[in-house]
Amino acid sequence: MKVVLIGVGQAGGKITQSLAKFDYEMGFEAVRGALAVNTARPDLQELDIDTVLIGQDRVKGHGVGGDNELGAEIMQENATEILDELDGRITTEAEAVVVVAGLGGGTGSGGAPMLARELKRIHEKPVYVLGVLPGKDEGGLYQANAGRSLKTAAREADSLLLVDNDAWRGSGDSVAAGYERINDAISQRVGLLLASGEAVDGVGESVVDSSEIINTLRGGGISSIGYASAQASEDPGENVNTITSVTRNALLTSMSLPNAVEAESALLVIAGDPERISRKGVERARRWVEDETGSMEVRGGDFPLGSDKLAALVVLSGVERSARVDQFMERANEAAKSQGGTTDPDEFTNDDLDNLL
Ligand SMILES: Nc1nc2c(ncn2[C@@H]2O[C@H](COP(=O)(O)OP(=O)(O)OP(=O)(O)O)[C@@H](O)[C@H]2O)c(=O)[nH]1
Ligand SMILES: [Mg+2]
Repeated sequence: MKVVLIGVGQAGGKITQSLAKFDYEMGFEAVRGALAVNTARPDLQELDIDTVLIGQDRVKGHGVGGDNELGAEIMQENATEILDELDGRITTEAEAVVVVAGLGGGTGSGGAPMLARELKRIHEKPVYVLGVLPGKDEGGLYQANAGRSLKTAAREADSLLLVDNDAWRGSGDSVAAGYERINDAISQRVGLLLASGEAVDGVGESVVDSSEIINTLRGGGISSIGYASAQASEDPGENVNTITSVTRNALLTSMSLPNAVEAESALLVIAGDPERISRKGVERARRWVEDETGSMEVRGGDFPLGSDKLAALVVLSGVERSARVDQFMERANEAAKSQGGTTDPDEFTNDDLDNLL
């Protein structure tokens, strides 16, 4: 799937750059443009991709310090400038736009949902938000910001792909090493997903294409992604269990939003050497995903890659009804209260989220 990426805020810019780099190094050419937008000048100066500094009149290039309402206001004031900057990039060839942001800060948290809304006003292409949830040890302001941003982004975007900062962090990682590892994991998984819709080798009925990704996400709401791989035999007949077990691992142990398996729809991509892919294995894995997610709408396809491994990439859509999202909203609600925050007691309930979707 050919996309244009727009990172908003510090995390958004770093992840966008990391995704663009992965796509470039792998030669996939799914990323057709990458832009970073921020209110903080030093954060933009660290990036190699194109950048736009906004809100200079308000915060003088210093960021909004976690004030996501200010982040949203600044984005609104500058949306036209950003859309102009993007005009040439969202050419007819881009099939979707992905806005990337950490949901816990200020600029990305407030700005990303606002930008998604503006993009949707003028483009017919799907607009997705890739949003990072703060880990449970992060501060209360981050939790409260993320609760509000999550709801708005889920409403404004065609899908909100969530990555929990606790999902892919190594146990002994420092914060900085942790970010690097998480950003690499995001780039690889999302990068592979985008590339899978671009596969040209061995084009056949079973090869996944962009429309499967778009249709899987069509229901809106919150989505997640997971990935697992294993060594495969040269004989496809011996890979039935390999395919079912990588699929299990992807769904049960590696999702970007852990413990949220119930879904409205799903996509199962099996990546690897077409000669090694067992059709029987793929069929079994797909049925297993149907049972596990309770979804009647599980799409599937292959991503032909020259490799001696087989991998499963799982995308779930419509996971907002899971207990995991409720738990996060509770955490955000508690945090908002202790920030002396929300005046609306219902602001963070997930019922509310359901109503919006
Ligand atoms: N995965 C990941 N998360 C990050 C990274 N940098 C920051 N975060 C997370 O993003 C949230 C903070 O958002 P930032 O992007 O730093 O904030 P911002 O959008 O620049 O907003 P302001 O600094 O308030 O103007 C926190 O939850 C951080 O844990 C990163 O490189 N990777
Ligand atoms: Mg910042």
